[in-house]
Amino acid sequence: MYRDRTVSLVIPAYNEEATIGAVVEEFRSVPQLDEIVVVDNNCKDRTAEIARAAGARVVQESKPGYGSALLRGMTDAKGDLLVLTEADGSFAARDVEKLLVYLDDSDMVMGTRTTRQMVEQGANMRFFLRWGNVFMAKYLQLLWLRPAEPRFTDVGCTYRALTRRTFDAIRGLVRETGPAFSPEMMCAALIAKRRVVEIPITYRRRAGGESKHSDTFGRQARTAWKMFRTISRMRFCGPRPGRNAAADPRPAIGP
Ligand SMILES: Nc1nc2c(ncn2[C@@H]2O[C@H](COP(=O)(O)OP(=O)(O)OP(=O)(O)O)[C@@H](O)[C@H]2O)c(=O)[nH]1
Ligand SMILES: [Mg+2]
Repeated sequence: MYRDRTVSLVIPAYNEEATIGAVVEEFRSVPQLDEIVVVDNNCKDRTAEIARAAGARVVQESKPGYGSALLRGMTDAKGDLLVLTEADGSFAARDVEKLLVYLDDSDMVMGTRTTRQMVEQGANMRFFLRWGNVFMAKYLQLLWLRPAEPRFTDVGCTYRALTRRTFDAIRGLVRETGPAFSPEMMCAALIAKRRVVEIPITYRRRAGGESKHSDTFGRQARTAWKMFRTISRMRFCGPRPGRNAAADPRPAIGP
């Protein structure tokens, strides 16, 4: 509980058996969290079993992709407040409190991994990735200068917190199934006229397992291009009901 509101943690997972146990354990020590939801996205390893044994509630999503998994997790989570994180140990559980405190003054709190002083040695946030994220975030910021004037330095940080009301307002506006879901959610919150703030969080190296989005330069460039397209589409064409929204029979509550 945080100020009389229940809090759910959502963790998308695709073959993360090496790290999921320790991640769930670490987050279980956070007193504000009421439940930990791990989304098993067609894992071919023991991720689900290990997560369950560590104390998480495991939900299934068969549609592949980071975005699909996060959408499922947020939909199935029971809390009034939602915190999203990763299954690879790159985010610190003690930062949950920081995110929640800033949620007092906003509808969504984004973490940023580009504050160099808080990027730990060996973390996958070297020069190109860091400045690529800053550049893309400034592009997003520029496109929404009017009317929102947000301030962002990262577009790919999973670690974030939002209210359930915010999720209800944006879930019909998002459709990306992959990593472009991350900036799409930011754009959707701005379109829904929610107050979004960004705070620095600690970024650590992956504790084990394999990187899926940003290990090679080629993958980083492909992800960056998809994010650029998504941000531009959201601004210039507007959100469109995508495959996610169309396939989900539950009603989406718009802004
Ligand atoms: N459900 C689901 N989760 C995914 C998929 N791809 C990645 N993930 C999860 O999304 C999170 C982010 O993926 P990562 O591979 O860590 O990507 P990254 O953070 O850009 O790269 P790292 O530098 O390795 O941390 C992790 O918790 C993954 O398990 C997918 O296809 N489906
Ligand atoms: Mg990661």
